[in-house]
Order: sequence, then structure tokens, then C-alpha cells
Amino acid sequence: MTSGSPTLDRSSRPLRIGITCYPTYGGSGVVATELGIELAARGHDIHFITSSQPFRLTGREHNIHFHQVEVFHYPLFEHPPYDLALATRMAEVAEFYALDLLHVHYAIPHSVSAYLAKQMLAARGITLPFITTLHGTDITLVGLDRSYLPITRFGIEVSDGVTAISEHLRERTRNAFKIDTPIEVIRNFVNCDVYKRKPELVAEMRPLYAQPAEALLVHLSNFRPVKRVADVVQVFARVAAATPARLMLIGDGPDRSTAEYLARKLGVADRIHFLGKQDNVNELLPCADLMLMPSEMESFGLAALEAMACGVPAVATRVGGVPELIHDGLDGCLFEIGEVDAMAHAAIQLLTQPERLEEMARAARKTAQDHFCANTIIGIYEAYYRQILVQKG
Ligand code: GMT
Repeated sequence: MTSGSPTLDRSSRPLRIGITCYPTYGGSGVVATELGIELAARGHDIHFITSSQPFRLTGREHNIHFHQVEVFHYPLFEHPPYDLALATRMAEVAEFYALDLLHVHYAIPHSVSAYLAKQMLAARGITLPFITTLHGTDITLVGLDRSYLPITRFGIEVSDGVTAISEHLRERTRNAFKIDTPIEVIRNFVNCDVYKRKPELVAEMRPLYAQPAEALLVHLSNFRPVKRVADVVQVFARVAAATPARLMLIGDGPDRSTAEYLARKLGVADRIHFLGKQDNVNELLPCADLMLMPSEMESFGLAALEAMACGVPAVATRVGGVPELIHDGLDGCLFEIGEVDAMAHAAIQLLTQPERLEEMARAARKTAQDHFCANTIIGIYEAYYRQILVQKG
């Protein structure tokens, strides 16, 4: 016996797909959730198997089901074994709902839990292939720690399919883990109908954050050290000294208080909106003129793509997969890490030359539309699923 409906042709019928990700704020969870939403809209049956409901879901979406992973706490457990509870739930859901495959986002620990679930089902004659998508810090940071490196490599090697969100991440993975497992590059995507500049909405919302004569900058992240939020504030302070401007800081995380402290120290706190975690970023981003993304590392830079789709170019760093998204001088500007003076200079130049900014904004939207729209990328994922099912299902 295999899962799914073996009598129907899996090369064309809608698929039953289990998705696991980190459901709270973070790029990999956003990509996984948006992928589930897009696949469900195309008729596939999507089962999220996660520790809590992914934050971009309302719970009322058609074709989408949510299965919470419950972790049993026992006084003996200093660290309750989430990975095992996840594997158990994956196997259960796959059997009860006859899943065709699992797609896990972020290698650690999801690929290893998926492998355990696969083995549990195999013992009972049920086939469950799984695909792992690598997002970034699972490879470049966490996965490289000695305590995780061998198991991360193992999780990748035993996956039935592996995808990476950029060419850069594929190469990094091959080099860091010394593996030759085939890795398919499937880049991140954005729904270009949802992430777009809607003039009536901008007219309504922008006055909440800036006066007509002021420029509005934006930064969106999880405020982890890798995002260099202090550089965002440094750049903004220089911009605000040269031209009337305000900054929206969207998101929250460990470096938020550092940003608040620095903003006060540099005398720009009253020009910054600390908005915290927001669900409606597709309504906030189009209000801005420019995004700041001075990260130490980005395997892709989803926040910049979402901004670009809204016609907001980014001043960013030339790191990781960012140059695969942003073309310096055309649809954004790229600098070396920590070049706050140069970033501020570029931002001031753009904000004080509306025609140049408008041209770059149009190019940013075009790049998003031409290469990173859900309409294109979701089809690539669907084809990849079917390829893996033929090979491994
Ligand atoms: O550090 C983060 O931003 C979180 C991390 C994640 O896995 O949630 O983001 C990574 O995945 C995003 C979605 O694929 C990418 O857009 C980010 O560039 C990547 N972050 C890093 O590589 C630091």
C-alpha cells in the first residue's frame, strides 16, 4: 500500500501536500505559508504540520488544513523532544489524509523529523517522499555549528528532493557540507497582485506615517544581529539630516532595543515609527519610497522582493543571494557591509531626484514581475513535486 490514490495519475491530479515550517515571523515561514496558500488556490490539498498556526493564515482558507504539533512535557525532560513529536504528527497526518509528499522548510530539525516519519510509515508499507527547502541560516549559521553539522548534512542527503532559494545558497551548501546531492534552485516568490502599489490605499495610509513633503523609508526584518538594524538607523539619521524624512521599522526581535537606543542617541527617535510585527506588510510597503536592507547576510532577501513588487527599490548589501535579486543601479543599490555613509549618500541622491527614483521603482516592480511572481515560481514547484513523485514515490 502507498499513500495517496495510486490509481489516479499523480502527474496531473491535485496533490495532497504536508508542509512544515517555523510558523512565527521569519522568511522561511513566510515562504512556506505563501507557497501553501498559492498551491491551495491551484486546487491542491495542503496540510500544515507546525507547532502553531502560521501567522499569515487566518484558518479559514479553502483547501488548507492545520495540524498542531503537541509536545508532551514531562518533568524528566529538560528539553522536550519537539523533533520526535513532529515526526509522530507528520506520520499520523500523512497516513490519515493519504498525503502524497511532505515539503519541509528549513533543514533543522524538519528534514530529520520528516525522515523519521518516512521510516515509521515505510515499516507499514506506506511510501512518503519528502522535500527539503534550504533557506539560509539553516546552512550558513546553525547548520555549521559542530553540534548540528553532521545531522544537517544527513537530513539533506536523505531528502528525496532538495531545493535552495538561490544559486548562492546551493553553492554554499555544497561547499560547507561537501556533498554532491542534487539541489534544485527555486527562487523565492511574491504574489504580484497582492504586493503592488494601489494608489487609493497609499493615499489613505501614507499620511499616517509621513507628511507629503517628507520621504518615507522602510525596513522590515526579524531584528536579528544578521540584519544590522543599527546600520538602518545610522543610514536614516544621515538621510534625515539632509532631507525631511521618516522611517517605518516593521518587525521585532533581539536588536529592537538597540535600534531604539541608537535612534534616541542620534536624535531621530521622533522620526521613526516602530511598528512591531505586522500582518499587513503588503499595505505598508507601498507607502514607502525606499527600503533599507543592510544585512550581514541574506541568502535571498525576501523583504526586498516584497518591497520591489510594491515599486519600492532597496538600498542593500552585496551579500549572499541579494545580487541575484537586485541589479545595482537599475532596480536598487548595492554596497559592502557597513558602508553606512555610502548607503545614506545613495538614498539622499535618489530621494532628492524624484525622476530617478521613479525610474528605479518601475524597474524594481518589473524585476519582481518578470522573474519572481508566484504565477511563475509555483508552477516550478508543482513540476518539481511531480518529478520527485515519479522518481521516489
Ligand atoms: O534570518 C532570517 O531572515 C530568517 C531566515 C528564515 O529562514 O526564516 O531567512 C532566510 O530565509 C528567507 C526566506 O527564504 C530569505 O529571504 C533570507 O534571506 C534568509 N536569511 C538569511 O539568509 C540570513
